Amino acid sequence: MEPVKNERRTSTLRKLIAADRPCLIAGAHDGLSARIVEEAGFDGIWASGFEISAAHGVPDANILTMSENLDTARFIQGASTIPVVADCDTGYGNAVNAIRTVQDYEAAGIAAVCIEDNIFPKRCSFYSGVKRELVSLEEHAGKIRACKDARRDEDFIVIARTEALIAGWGMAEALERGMAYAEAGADMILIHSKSKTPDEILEFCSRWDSPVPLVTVPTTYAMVTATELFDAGSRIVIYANHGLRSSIPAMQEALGKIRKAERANAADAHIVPLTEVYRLVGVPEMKAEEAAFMPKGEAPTRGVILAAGAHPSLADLVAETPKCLMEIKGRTILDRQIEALGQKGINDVVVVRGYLKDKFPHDFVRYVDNDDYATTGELCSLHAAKTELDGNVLITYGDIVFDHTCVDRLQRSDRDISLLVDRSIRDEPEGLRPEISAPDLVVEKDAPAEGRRYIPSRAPGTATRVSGDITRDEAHAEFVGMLKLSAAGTAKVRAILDEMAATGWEKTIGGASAKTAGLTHLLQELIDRGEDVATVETYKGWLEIDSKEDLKLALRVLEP
Ligand code: SPV
Ligand code: MG
Repeated sequence: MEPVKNERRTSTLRKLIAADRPCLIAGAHDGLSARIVEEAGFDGIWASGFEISAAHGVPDANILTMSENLDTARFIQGASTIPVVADCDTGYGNAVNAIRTVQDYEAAGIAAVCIEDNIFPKRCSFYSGVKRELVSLEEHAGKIRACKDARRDEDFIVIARTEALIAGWGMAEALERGMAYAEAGADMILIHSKSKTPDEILEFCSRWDSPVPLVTVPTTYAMVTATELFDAGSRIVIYANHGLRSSIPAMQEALGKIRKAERANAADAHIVPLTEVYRLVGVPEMKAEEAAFMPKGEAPTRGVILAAGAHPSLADLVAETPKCLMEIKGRTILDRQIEALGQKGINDVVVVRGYLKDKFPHDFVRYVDNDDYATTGELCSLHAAKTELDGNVLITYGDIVFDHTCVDRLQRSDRDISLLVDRSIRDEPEGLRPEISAPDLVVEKDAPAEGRRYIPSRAPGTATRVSGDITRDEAHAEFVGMLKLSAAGTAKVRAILDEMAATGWEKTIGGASAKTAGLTHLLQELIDRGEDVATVETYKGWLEIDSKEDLKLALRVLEP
């Protein structure tokens, strides 16, 4: 049954128990487990005393106070939209205590409370070897009358529970108590059993001679189906503690593995990515709220890291790893990039994967895939991330290490398309780095100042050419492999990518085939189309890891 928007959950529960199928309810012990119960498709949530106690590391024996249980029920209620049935044990005392319990739970929006005829403090129905006593039938009937009297909403449900079968007091006593509680006004009767088979419960149901509907909890007689119980007369079936019990082996397994390996990723196969936690707890909704209700401030910048390609020049060193996951002094290039971006407030980072994509760790960043990485270039990778190309975007190659000042310089540019360029190449004698056959170089509209003393300019220049074919003599700077786009700049880049995709990547762009074109071709295309492409300068402050020499240099200059 689909919940009706804005319907009180008490009314929803009333409808559910009047339906021609069992109302299926599962236990939860906090907001997260409540979300998971709801997502699993249950009709309602059982705020289980057993689960809540266990989640607090204490026995289910009224160790927790009413207010502690109520606080938890509020989290369960807040995290869900389906009716919550609260296990209120004995009502936390006598009839007078139970009145306050009903008032407080009803005020919290809870749809039903369940009050059992154990003495206070209760003992979990399944603990063996503990003294088991029930209050008198009269006392519990009085408590149920008190609960009914205390409720305000006519649809609020009071479930009276008898533990007569659990305590071994027999079927006749169970039936007599059930009847007495029904006569006292209980909306439903929960008949509990710890029998290993459903026989006892089915017998109770068959002898139950009252229009007041029944509730069952098939924990020990777990083989019975909800339909069988429904057909016998149980309108609510509660799976009381299975969520909690399933989480225990999962945690034991994952933590055991990490402890043994002393390495967090030893548990990767057993855990969800952080993003799944974000989803379950409503981070996307929180972001939407921030956007809707908080001062706008500066629009955030998203990072896009192009890391799809294979890397023949380092093949023997990184055969089993995508290049950006290569560790240099204990940290991967990707880690270093994410850190530098984060230091300048770029926390929303998307990595375009391709080659060995399954090797990427699954936390901290989001991924999109270019599965055609072997036959396509950076433009196709960028197009794979097209839904991420929205607003301010900083794009970087996946094989460069940079510090946050590089990010900062780009962030300060107020031009729509800005690339980071390094002037130091002008001071580097030709041939000093013969391993770099064709660095991507940049020619600018105005030649930069010459001279031995130098302070990088804050005012961006304007690029007229960006290419691997520019000679050292012509070049004014080297393209670092990072560029920043304003929202307008991003839209221009997207338009070109969409155009290339629409023509099947058959076109030529910036002098190269669109299919294999790289960032430099895109930049040249933008220039050729008359767009303003700004150069933001740095003087060193970054490394490219493209050869063994680069790696040696990185090992020398990078800090762990
Ligand atoms: C609970 O979940 O706390 C219950 C059901 O009361 S049972 O544990 O089966 O008694
Ligand atoms: Mg309980």
